[in-house]
Amino acid sequence: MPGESDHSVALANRIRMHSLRMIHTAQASHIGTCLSIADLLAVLYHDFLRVSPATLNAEDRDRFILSKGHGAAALYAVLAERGFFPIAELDSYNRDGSRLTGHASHHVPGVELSTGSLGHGLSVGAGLALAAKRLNLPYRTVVLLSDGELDEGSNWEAALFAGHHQLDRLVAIVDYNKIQSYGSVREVLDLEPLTDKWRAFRWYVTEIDGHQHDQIRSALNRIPSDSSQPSVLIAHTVKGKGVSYMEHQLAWHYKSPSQEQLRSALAELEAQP
Ligand SMILES: Cc1ncc(C[n+]2csc(CCOP(=O)(O)OP(=O)(O)O)c2C)c(N)n1
Repeated sequence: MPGESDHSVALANRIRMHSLRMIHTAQASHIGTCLSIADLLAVLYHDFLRVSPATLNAEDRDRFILSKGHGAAALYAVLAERGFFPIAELDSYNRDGSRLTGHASHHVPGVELSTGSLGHGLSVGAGLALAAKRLNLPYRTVVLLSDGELDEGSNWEAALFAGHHQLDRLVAIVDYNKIQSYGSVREVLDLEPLTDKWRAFRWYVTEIDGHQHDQIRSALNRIPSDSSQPSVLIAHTVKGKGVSYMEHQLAWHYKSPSQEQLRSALAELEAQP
């Protein structure tokens, strides 16, 4: 009998395969980031977020912001898989005239905020969470950040604000794959001790393996409501996860797979149980 995780794992696998095809066809960048966040997106959209094509504009829908907007291909893939628009439209990714632009666009059904200029998602998310609190609406706001993005000071201003206003329905997730665009996080601007920093800003912190669906799901479900604290999941991830020759490799931040590299990546993912 399929377990709870089997469905979200299969969804993550499809997100990876869509992202690979889209980025190969467009000869675009950021496949490493898409593979890094595929599991987080799958669990969020399969098991957690209370939003669907039917509730796209509902006042009480949960809000999700991909603050690291360069992972747009993976976001579009999960939205298409969940029925927000046709899967066939993914073929138009990053083409002239397509609404599926290379960085996340709010013209795409299900995308709450256009992102790509790093460092803005958490501030907008904090505003949404404050509005929910003031208007007594039940929605949750989830913001997916990257580790390199935390170099932007605006995140820490938003973190300070959210802690001060006790935004308990705000959830940040840090995709902590330890690699930026031109080097490792440790080399470029070390974030450690990262959990202590968030705690000092009065956030409730949980560390997880960002590829283990049971861990992602239970961390999301254990987020205390009415705790008077915003929550952050520090998700330890692997850039390029799922395609062995891309894992931990800086080059796949910008490089696009060739036909042969695409074939071998898809074969590896298709062989997953
Ligand atoms: C404000 C801003 N400055 C610079 C960039 C260019 N840029 C694109 S991705 C990136 C950082 C890559 O690090 P990270 O987001 O941690 O990588 P990933 O999560 O994809 O592994 C940068 C600096 C940007 N998108 N926005």
